[in-house]
Amino acid sequence: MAAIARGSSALFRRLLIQQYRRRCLRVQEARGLSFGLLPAPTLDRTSQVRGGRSLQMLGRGLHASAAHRGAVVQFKLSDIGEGIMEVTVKEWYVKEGDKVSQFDSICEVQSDKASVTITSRYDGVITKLYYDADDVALVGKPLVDIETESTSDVIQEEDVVETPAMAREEHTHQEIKGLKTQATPAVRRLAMENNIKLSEVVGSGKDGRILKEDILDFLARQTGAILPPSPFRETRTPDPPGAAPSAELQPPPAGPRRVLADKDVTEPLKGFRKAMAKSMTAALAIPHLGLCDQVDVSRLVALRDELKAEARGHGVNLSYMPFFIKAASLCLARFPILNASLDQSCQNITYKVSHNIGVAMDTALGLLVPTVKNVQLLSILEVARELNRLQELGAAGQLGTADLSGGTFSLSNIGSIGGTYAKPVILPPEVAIGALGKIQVLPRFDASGHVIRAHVMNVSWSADHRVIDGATMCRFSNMWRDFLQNPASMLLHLK
Ligand code: CO6
Repeated sequence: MAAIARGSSALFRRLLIQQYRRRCLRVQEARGLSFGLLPAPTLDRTSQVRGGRSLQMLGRGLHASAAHRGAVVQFKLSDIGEGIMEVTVKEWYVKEGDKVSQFDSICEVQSDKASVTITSRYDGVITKLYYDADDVALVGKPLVDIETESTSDVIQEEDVVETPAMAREEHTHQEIKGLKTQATPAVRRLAMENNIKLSEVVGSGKDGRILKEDILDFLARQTGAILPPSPFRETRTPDPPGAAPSAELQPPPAGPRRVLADKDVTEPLKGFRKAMAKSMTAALAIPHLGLCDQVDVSRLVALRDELKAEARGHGVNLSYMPFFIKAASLCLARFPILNASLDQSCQNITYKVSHNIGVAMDTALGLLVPTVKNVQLLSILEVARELNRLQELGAAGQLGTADLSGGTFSLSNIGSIGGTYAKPVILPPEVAIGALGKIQVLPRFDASGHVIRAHVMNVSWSADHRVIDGATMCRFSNMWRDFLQNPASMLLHLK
């Protein structure tokens, strides 16, 4: 029932957007007609515009050219650092013919390390995009051409300004003509596609953040239509303590992408997938030892149930991971060899002071391993809060270099998806990783030999056998298992 309501609501919104686009196109066509009066040089310039975008370009070109035609500046993609030579263009926030102001977001690019927003340095009109979305853009090569509004704006050919997407706030915040607007890239895109200025939309999200809903409401007001309430919102208020989670608000689970082509498709490896190919190939050089065990987490399940509401009161979603992470840190303090790295020539081993525990994460961009830094200094609640932050960034595809680098040990919770056993692959230059299976309710014997109901989880460890022997791995695993079988014992070691 909810699905049907959601379906019809989505269909209605699509129709509404189409209707509005058609309206915009008519306006643009009308502007295009008067364009016949424009001088020839401007016509030449617009003839560079690609395909179906030209109409809109003509409309906007008329305005920009008639006012003050400036020089065309070719922006090159400048050095992003960390030896990155190429990036994938994830999303354009502008199209050819769009008017941009300084600091407006132009596009988002993705290196194998971070997501970066490119912003405009000039006021002007975009006359050329050098790449389509998903293309690989090269550092030092042109990204866009901008015809500046006045010749006084023009400096020599300059690099674009880049904003590393280190944090969600940083990434989604921009200042346009003195007005602060906050919106995700997807919302900016929706606004752009419908020719809506974000500065004219009132945001109903936290701190005035503009949500998809606000854009659709704005559209509805423009077209005189009334939108049915949408079951989806971009941000979600937490459920009240004790309340059952409202299933309607959950986005549908991500399934495998359907292949619609009727022939084989070959495409270049890009972005994070390319990085994964590189790091996993390097991991092949590591002789892995494997060790598996079972953990009875019944007490942990009860404890987490008890603490969940309290954590929610602190604005934190408490899953099992923070306990797994904190227990690992307590064990690393005892077994520093597992929180170390070996140099490439196998001559030196470095024991890391920080427990920066990487967490394999299923993100909008695929599998990434952001790190919870300095776990040895954090409480379980603080670990949970940090994990929540990373998950939020991961879901939005906005994890940046700072969050994705510096790991010293990793945990992969495949059990939150399914699966019981795994064979995790060490992330160089780390030397160990653990994979956690699904917590299952299984029959077990108690001390008196009676069958009881137990929550059992399997753990699979991989360690670099060049520096870690099986006995060390097993002792580490035993200690970790004991902490989780008797979570209260962790209290004795917390600082
Ligand atoms: N068993 C049962 N239930 C679980 C488990 C396990 N292992 N783990 C989490 N959960 C529960 C969790 O407690 C939540 O329940 P409620 O609080 O009652 O709602 C729920 O599942 C959802 O948890 P969520 O995934 O949101 O949070 P969690 O902190 O447990 O996990 C995360 C964080 C980042 C690990 C997770 O969001 C994620 O991305 N998981 C996928 C990781 C992944 O892709 N791993 C594969 C890496 S490749 O390991 C690999 C060796 C190969 C196979």
